[in-house]
Amino acid sequence: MSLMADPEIVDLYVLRRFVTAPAAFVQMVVTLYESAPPRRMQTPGGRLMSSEMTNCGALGWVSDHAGYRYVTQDPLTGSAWPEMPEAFRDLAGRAALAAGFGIFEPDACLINCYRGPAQMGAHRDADERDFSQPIVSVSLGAPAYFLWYGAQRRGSPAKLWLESGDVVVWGRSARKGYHAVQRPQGEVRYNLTLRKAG
Ligand code: MD3
Ligand code: FE
Repeated sequence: MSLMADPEIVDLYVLRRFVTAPAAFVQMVVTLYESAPPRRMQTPGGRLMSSEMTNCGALGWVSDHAGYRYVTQDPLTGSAWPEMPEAFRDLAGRAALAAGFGIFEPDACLINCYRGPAQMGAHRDADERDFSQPIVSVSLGAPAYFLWYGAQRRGSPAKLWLESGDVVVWGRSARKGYHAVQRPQGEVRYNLTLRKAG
């Protein structure tokens, strides 16, 4: 297990190449897209997000004019989100344990797809019920820089290069940290964000 090199950054763990077969994970994402297609969501302010999103698991994160929230049904299809693949749940559980967060049973997996110039601006994840739960993030496909701002959105962020198969686990003091993702350095990057949302 590797801890982020900067001693100021605690409770953020980088597990490099933790996914042994990332191509198989990409294949699972592509299969999930058949029942829950990727789509660009609208921010509450009316702007289109640049990454394409979908979800699997009991709860899915959505954004539209009404705000950010978790819902049990895909607004695009009217159906429940597809079941979370066992391999995703298993990986998230093992990553959280390896990072020292104990038993983690995610009920939500947001799947982000970044193509070309797609990126994600600085924000924090604040739509979950229980902030004592960690978050597990799985990077797949093209590499990208992840930016870590910490408690405040300003200042110069720490830069973390994430490659396919790298897993990051956040919790405790890092749980409400501001973060951002730069455009992929290549064709397409996928990210799984596994959360206990409900
Ligand atoms: C730090 N996605 O969907 S998870 C997101 O590459 C998001 O798609 C990133 O940020 C991506 O919200 C990777 C990074 C992440 C997620 C939750 C966090 C970082 C976090 C919660 C607290 C602190
Ligand atoms: Fe986030």
